[in-house]
Amino acid sequence: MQRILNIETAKKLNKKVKVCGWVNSRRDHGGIVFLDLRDRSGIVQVVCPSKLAKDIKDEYVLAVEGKVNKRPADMINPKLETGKIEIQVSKIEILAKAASLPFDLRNQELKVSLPTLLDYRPITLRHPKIKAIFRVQEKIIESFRKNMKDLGFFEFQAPTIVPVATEGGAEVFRIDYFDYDAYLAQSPQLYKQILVGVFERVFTVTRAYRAEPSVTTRHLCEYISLDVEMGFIDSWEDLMDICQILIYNIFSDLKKNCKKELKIFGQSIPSLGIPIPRLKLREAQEIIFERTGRDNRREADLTPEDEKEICQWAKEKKNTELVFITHFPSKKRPFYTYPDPEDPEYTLSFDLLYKGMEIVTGGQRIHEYEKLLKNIKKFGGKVKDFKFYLQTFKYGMPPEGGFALGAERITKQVLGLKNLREASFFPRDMARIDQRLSTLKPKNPPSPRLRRARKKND
Ligand code: AMO
Repeated sequence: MQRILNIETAKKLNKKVKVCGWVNSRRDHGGIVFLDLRDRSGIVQVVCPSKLAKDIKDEYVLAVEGKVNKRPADMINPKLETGKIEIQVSKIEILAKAASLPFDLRNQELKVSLPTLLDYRPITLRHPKIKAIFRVQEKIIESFRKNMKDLGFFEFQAPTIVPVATEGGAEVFRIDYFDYDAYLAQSPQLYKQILVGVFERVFTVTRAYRAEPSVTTRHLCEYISLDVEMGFIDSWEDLMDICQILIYNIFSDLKKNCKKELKIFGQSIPSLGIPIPRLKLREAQEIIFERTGRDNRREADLTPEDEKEICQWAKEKKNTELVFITHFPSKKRPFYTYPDPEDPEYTLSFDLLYKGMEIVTGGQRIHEYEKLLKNIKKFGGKVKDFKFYLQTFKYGMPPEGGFALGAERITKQVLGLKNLREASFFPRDMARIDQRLSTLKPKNPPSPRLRRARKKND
């Protein structure tokens, strides 16, 4: 018999069907056993004589044949899409047995600590609330792709093994590449720029790697970067315009397509249509100083507390929890960032903050060959390391720029999650690659810094 999905059984009243899935729960009532069977479409109730179900436990994988019956009125479950019917079993086949679960997956809230949630990731991902996180993330990525294509952008795939670090800083993983040094890409930055020289407007959904030297609630060592780059901009503000369109469209797609998931997390999508306020870094720091007395007016970036404060300001004064911060100091932005011609100490760059955290970074790039050569040197880079990339600029590049959106960061903020790791299927950090590194035998004794960070994470 051909298998159908659980959700389809609702339309098969009085018919014989075959369904397959995992036992979500088992309830014994005298001579009868009720099984909630879970598949990718949802749950259906299966009614079984005890003798057929005697060995069956939670998470067993079954193929079930039986007749679809109407449930008695007092047994209807309005929370289930199949809540008006049940399957009266005639045949059960056990496709796979399952060991007893280390915790209860049936609780609406999965009450386990973050380390346990991640130690048992293959199982905890089966919980409906955890699954909902990734349904939202999938929609964010789908919406990103669709919107970029609608705006005439070309999708490309970026390499993730690269010969040079691009984003500055020490946060780069070095790898042994046939006796040469190579790196895991911190960003597809150089490649998206090269491809602007080919396709004008490009985007990618890719992996980015940061050897983050600390364990925080907002950093991963591997994350999903949604990258955009476009040529022939009239002004660097065009980039913020595109970014705003994109974010609003992603939000309205989530509002339409993720009602159930947003409800599980008690979250709503912010009201759209309001232009996102744009503040220079120094203006934002001035506001923060006035509101809190915290004087970070000379700092090169906002602290996490500052990001929260300025979003709170935007909420109170501008009725939005989104805010663009612009004009970051040149010395703190990567070599490719365009200096503001009116004040070259600062750059034509921006971050977009949402609900107290940066979710996007972007800006105009230096597209003039000679200027770029100078800046690479100024930042301590070697021109020969960038020879490949520099061809693009040597042979004609229009004014251009772009931005990148962290997929886990936007998921976290949309759902109000506490830790970015919750928004990553298999988060990598200083203390974990699937397994806690502290449980494995290290190649070298851990440094004190590593030991401290692991302890904090456990
Ligand atoms: P940046 O380094 O700010 O900029 O990264 C862009 C966006 O990526 C996300 N992000 C991270 N997410 C999780 N864990 C991390 N360790 C992490 N680091 C960054 C954030 C951030 O806003 N090439 C530039 C982008 C550009 O200018 O186009 C870049 O990589 O959401």
